[in-house]
Amino acid sequence: MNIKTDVTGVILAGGQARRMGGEDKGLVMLNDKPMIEYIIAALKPQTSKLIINANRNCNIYSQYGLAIVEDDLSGYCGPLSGISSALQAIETDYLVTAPCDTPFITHDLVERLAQALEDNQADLSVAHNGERIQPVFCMLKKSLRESLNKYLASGERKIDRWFEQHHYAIADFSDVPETFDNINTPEDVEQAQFRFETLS
Ligand SMILES: Nc1nc2c(ncn2[C@@H]2O[C@H](COP(=O)(O)OP(=O)(O)O)[C@@H](O)[C@H]2O)c(=O)[nH]1
Ligand SMILES: [Mg+2]
Repeated sequence: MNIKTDVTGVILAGGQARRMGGEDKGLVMLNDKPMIEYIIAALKPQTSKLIINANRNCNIYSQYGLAIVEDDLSGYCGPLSGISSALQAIETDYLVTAPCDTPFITHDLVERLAQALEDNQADLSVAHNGERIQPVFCMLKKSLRESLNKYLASGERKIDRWFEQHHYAIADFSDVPETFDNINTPEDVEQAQFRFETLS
């Protein structure tokens, strides 16, 4: 696999963000930038194409010049729904996913997920923080889309349970745990703001 030609990245920004008071999390400002811009900056150099999965504010997201994919399923069925819609939309053989709320994301996510997938001749690879898998950071073969459609059509929503139906590889990111620090509440925004200030 050549990650510069064979991998489309999707930023999952399709949730309701209830803990953020329903504000669209990808557009929440952090250090004067909408949160999604951190993920775009990290993933763009690592993928051949980048798309955004969103269910609101699509006109605002489209200003980034990236294709927008909405959930095919209505009713906010969770991240697997966004992953499924992205798998339908892509033209590359592989999809890599990351959420919109992790501004400290490592800049070698794709390379490491790809390496784990290839080393294990797996159909998908999932990031691991040393303690548990972090399922919304994963790489999947496009050929898994039929399986995922079936799973969702049967009413299932749990991402880990779907992974378990497949041969998946674990990619170790325990050396960069900040990758998974996700911003879910206004308090998280404040703390992240503080971290950026002390970093700079
Ligand atoms: N497409 C889509 N994405 C979702 C949905 N619900 C959550 N997500 C995404 O899944 C990721 C994780 O959601 P989040 O609410 O932060 O859950 P957490 O894992 O508890 O922090 C975020 O990127 C959300 O945008 C949904 O119904 N559809
Ligand atoms: Mg989160």
